[in-house]
Amino acid sequence: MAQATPNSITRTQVGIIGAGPAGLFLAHLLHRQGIESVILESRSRAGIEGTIRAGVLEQWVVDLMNRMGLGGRMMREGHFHSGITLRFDHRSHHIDMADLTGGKRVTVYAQHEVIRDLVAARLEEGGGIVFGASDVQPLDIDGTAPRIAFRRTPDGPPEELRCDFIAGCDGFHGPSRPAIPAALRNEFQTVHPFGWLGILTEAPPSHPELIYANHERGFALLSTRSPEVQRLYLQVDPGDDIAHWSDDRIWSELHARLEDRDSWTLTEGPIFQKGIIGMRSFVCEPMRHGRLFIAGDAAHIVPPTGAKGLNLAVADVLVLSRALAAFYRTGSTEGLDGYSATCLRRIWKAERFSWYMTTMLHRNPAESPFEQRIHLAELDYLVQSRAAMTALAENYVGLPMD
Ligand code: RFL
Ligand code: PHB
Repeated sequence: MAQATPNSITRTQVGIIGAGPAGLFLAHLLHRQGIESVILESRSRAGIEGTIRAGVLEQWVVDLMNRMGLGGRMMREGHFHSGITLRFDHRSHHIDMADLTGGKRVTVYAQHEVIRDLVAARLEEGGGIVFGASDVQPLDIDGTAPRIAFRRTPDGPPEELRCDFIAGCDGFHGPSRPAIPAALRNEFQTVHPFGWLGILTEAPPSHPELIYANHERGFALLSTRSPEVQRLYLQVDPGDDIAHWSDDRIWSELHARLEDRDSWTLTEGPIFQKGIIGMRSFVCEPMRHGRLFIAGDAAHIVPPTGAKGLNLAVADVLVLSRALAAFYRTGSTEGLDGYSATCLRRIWKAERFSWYMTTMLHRNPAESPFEQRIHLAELDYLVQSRAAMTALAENYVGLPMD
């Protein structure tokens, strides 16, 4: 694509595309190593701070936020659970994550709250974030002087951000991954035959921890956001239309799938947000071409059942920030050269875990009754075996980062 001549040129050390968790964590991590960056984000600040997505943070992400001085509100308003509940065959089973992992907990703190905290802190320390950028395109990534073309507004003049490195943190649909020549990209993908209908409801918590339910009518998940707002999900057909789901129909399915033979009941409230998302597993190898490094959803997608997407995005940029810090300190390119392989080892384990949780907990209409019995047997084995529960727990709270 021919680029218009830019009439304004800015320079920084690392140009970051995207102000999601990957881009914002990277900017903060680099700042703490004395490395300058500028983020170009296509959406508005209100847009990124208002998008409802992930909820669960791994223990090391919580520790990292605290070490960076960014965890104050999370520690006050987050929810710290010592375990999760698995429900199948109309019975509940508690998995005590803290006991199984030497004290690690599950932290429920919404992704958009993390985004709000990171944006506010970044702007306070004078970090550059251009919101509402358009026509963002990484260029000259093969050489030593890459640049990012962009416009500040759709009708604004073409501008250019010159930098030493580009971090493509622009999610699954951004321009960074396609900037790696197709012939050099190896993409692995599975599209799952499930959708999640997610709701936010104004209601008090129904249960002290998350409930993952495998029910003959399909998967359901109970999560939380605050003492006043709860987050719940239902397995639906990925092609289904949200218009087919009245609030009454949603509550009736949630009651059927989440309540079991004991006296526990789900508390209802007004539903103020609902939507359906599809699910895929995706990995792009390698995650680097020349001076462009892709991170987070730009490089990989997991189905949300394992609660890994946001955490993996932070893991990638922690590896990248260390590699860039070593480069600027000593000139060594060892970390940068190893970036993709280091990240991919963790990513494939998270892909495996997310795939395992997804196939075990959902009802796949294409599977035979035999295969469905196998998933129930797997769940039954899991809750009776400390070894199997430990394997689940150590993946769920997050594999060690170092
Ligand atoms: P993001 O968050 O998509 O951010 C990318 C940013 O790039 C911007 N962008 C551009 N900017 C400039 N120019 C362009 N051309 C651009 N194109 C895009 C976008 O506007 C955006 O701001 O990617 P990042 O940073 O890699 O973070 C990934 C996470 O957001 C994602 O993996 C998680 O939300 C996944 N996920 C979960 N992850 C967890 O760790 N725990 C969970 O409990 C969890 N639950 C979930 C989830 C995702 C869900 N959905 C909606 C897919 C639950 C759900 C329902
Ligand atoms: C959420 O609270 O949004 C959430 C929790 C657990 C998951 C996925 C999403 O596995």
